[in-house]
Amino acid sequence: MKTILIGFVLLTIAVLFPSFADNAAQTLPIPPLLESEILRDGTKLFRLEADEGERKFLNGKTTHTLGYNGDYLGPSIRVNRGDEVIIRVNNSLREPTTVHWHGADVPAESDGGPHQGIAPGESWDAVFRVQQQAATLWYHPHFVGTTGEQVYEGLAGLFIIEDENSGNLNLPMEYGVDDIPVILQERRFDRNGKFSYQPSMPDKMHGYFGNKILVNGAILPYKNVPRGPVRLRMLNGSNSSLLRITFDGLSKVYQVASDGGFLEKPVSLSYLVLSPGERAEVIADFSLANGTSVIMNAESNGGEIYDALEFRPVGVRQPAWEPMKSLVTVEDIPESEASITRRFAMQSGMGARMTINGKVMNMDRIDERLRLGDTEIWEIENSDGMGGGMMGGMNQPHSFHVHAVQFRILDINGRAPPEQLAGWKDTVLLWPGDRVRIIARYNSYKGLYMYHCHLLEHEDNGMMGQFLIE
Ligand SMILES: [Cu+2]
Repeated sequence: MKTILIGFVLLTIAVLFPSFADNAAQTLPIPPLLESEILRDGTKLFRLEADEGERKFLNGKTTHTLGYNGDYLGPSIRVNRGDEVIIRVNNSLREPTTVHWHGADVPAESDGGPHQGIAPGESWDAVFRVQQQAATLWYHPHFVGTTGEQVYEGLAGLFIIEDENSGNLNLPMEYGVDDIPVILQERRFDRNGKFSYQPSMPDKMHGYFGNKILVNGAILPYKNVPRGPVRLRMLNGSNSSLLRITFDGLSKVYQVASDGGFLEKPVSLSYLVLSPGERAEVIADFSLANGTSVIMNAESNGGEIYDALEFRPVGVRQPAWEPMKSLVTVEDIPESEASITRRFAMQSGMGARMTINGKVMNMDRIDERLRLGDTEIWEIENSDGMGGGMMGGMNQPHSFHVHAVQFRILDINGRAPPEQLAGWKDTVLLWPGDRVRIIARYNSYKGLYMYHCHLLEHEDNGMMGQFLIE
């Protein structure tokens, strides 16, 4: 009776004060780990189904969504280095889609790029051997022209690789307890709680900014955490928003991994900047938290500053976390090994015509031809600096992503990258006018892969090219 009464009172408050209901904290949703079926030869078979759904994010209002194996986002796929995997994707949408394994070293026909479209009602198998080091990767659609909309509506998930080293580092690794996925997505909700995707011309040029930030699909959720070191696997899954992340109540966190794996050693940071598609694994040491909670704040370059996620440390205070001296050896690729330097200029044009080297994406055109086994330097320029781009293209950041490889950043505007960008990367932020040189070995598979801006409105409007490894 008492419970019913309290429930009634809360419901009344929620109805009378919708903002209260909005703020009534929910716990952080943790995407489930996807179970696999072990085939006779030891191959792990995972199943994903892309389907439509609906969800109440805001004020109890229902909005249309997309999800893998659920209404919004997808399960986390966790594999070990050396695993042979098949990921069977069933498309239950009413439109074609693909699933791309962002950051993964996989054969071109399993990459899930625009050429691997899955028709409605059809299924597709990605087949590959996990041959790269421990890392937090992710998966999302990559169909030409509709990537932005499909990701926006909810199609994304984490792809986590573990290896011998990651298992022995004494880092927190209890999934959902002290090893926590944190998928950040800025979204634009209307008064009716809907977040339909209808980019205007300025949205196409600058990105689809929002007015709320979702963390694993929830608005300002909270998470009880041990009063000690906690590992956060952070992904900026926003369409186009750059996020600057701080921790109110912690003066620093330690970044331990970038896109493609561990950094050489933990890097102490007071804030992080993640452009769309980038990941960072950080250790937040809640033994250092003084108050009852730590708020993760996220500032979008769209102008909003959000309280994104509340951590509530519980239990016995553990001793302060001692960062280890070494996480992994990150082997340098000498510049002298490179056979060629290619140049890529990213530029916005009239009518949201988004270009690389003056060209918009064409599925029938191969932009660059590489030889299998070659090491290459790519010099990327954001030509939308002051006086660079046309119209609103000026002062436009971009985020350059290369399929098939993990690269190292040689320099940014002639200077060595900061420590947190000195490890393996697959996506790099370019502020207006920036010039970044990256180096990579294209030594895994022959085939056709993509490079593109990971601001999805830019990608969908042409800022993408194709390279063929022969
Ligand atoms: Cu861009």
